[in-house]
Amino acid sequence: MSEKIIVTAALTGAIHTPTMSQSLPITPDEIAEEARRASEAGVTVVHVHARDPETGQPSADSNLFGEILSKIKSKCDAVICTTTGGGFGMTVEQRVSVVKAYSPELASLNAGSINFALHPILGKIKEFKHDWEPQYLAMSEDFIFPNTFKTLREFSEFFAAENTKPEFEIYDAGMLNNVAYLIQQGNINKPVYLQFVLGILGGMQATINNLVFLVNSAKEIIGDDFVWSVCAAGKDQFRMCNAALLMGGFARVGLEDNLYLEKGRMAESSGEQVEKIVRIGREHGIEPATPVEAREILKLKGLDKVKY
Ligand code: KMH
Ligand code: ZN
Repeated sequence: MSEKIIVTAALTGAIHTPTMSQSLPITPDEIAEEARRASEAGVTVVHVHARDPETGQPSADSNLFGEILSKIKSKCDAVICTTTGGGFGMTVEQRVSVVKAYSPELASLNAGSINFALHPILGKIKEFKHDWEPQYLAMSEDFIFPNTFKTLREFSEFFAAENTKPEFEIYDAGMLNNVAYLIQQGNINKPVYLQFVLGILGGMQATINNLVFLVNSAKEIIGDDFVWSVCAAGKDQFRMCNAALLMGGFARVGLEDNLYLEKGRMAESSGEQVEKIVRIGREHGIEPATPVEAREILKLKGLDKVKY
């Protein structure tokens, strides 16, 4: 059981749309303020996406990312993990552009293609604030999240060129083979960092059996030189983070993945969710790692090496 865990808060993402929660941060200022609140609560890493400030639509706009990154950097010392997953329908070039432009210490690298469906949410919402929301959710029924071996090779080359650490997003067991292949091809420094993403419609269910299987499978396929975290969607978020704490893993919370603090109570911020998982960890004698400690654990290049 690790005494120190990396606690990640995924602040806004590209899954939830503005109508689903008024607490979802949209503008660079709102996202930066959420990072500060999460940092106050003890967060180690903030995972960030960009959104159109007017409509809340997921955006790959480089200037928006620049604003978000510099505002967060000015407000708190959390490590920033930028997405290269982006939003549905973005090209791979758009998605990886943030790594090339800003050379973050850490960025997500989605380790394989999956069906990534959000359309069942449609039936639960009567009226949307913006026209794009129902269209975005409906298109996901026929959407394959593309991460081909060419994409994986190119992304790992771009990451290596910037000395950006990949946080491999693992939605399914087969993606562990993909990571092992990338390690074999070079470009991936140890420790490998795995984020097990569970409970997405199109990926593996968020069960403890699946998490144990994935960790054991990673040990067989990648060896011992990896660290891992769990990111579970919706109602499974805290149950799976609890399991991770007891298994020596790290935990990811945040409104990107779950809009609730507990059953029937929506979260007002990702910071609230950070407070909750930090409180639970402390019950087990586990403390959140500081950003400085996270840089040692993940062997990150340091904030002085980023371009924002
Ligand atoms: N939204 C999560 C399910 C990424 O941004 O690259 C996975 C994620 C991937 O955060
Ligand atoms: Zn994300």
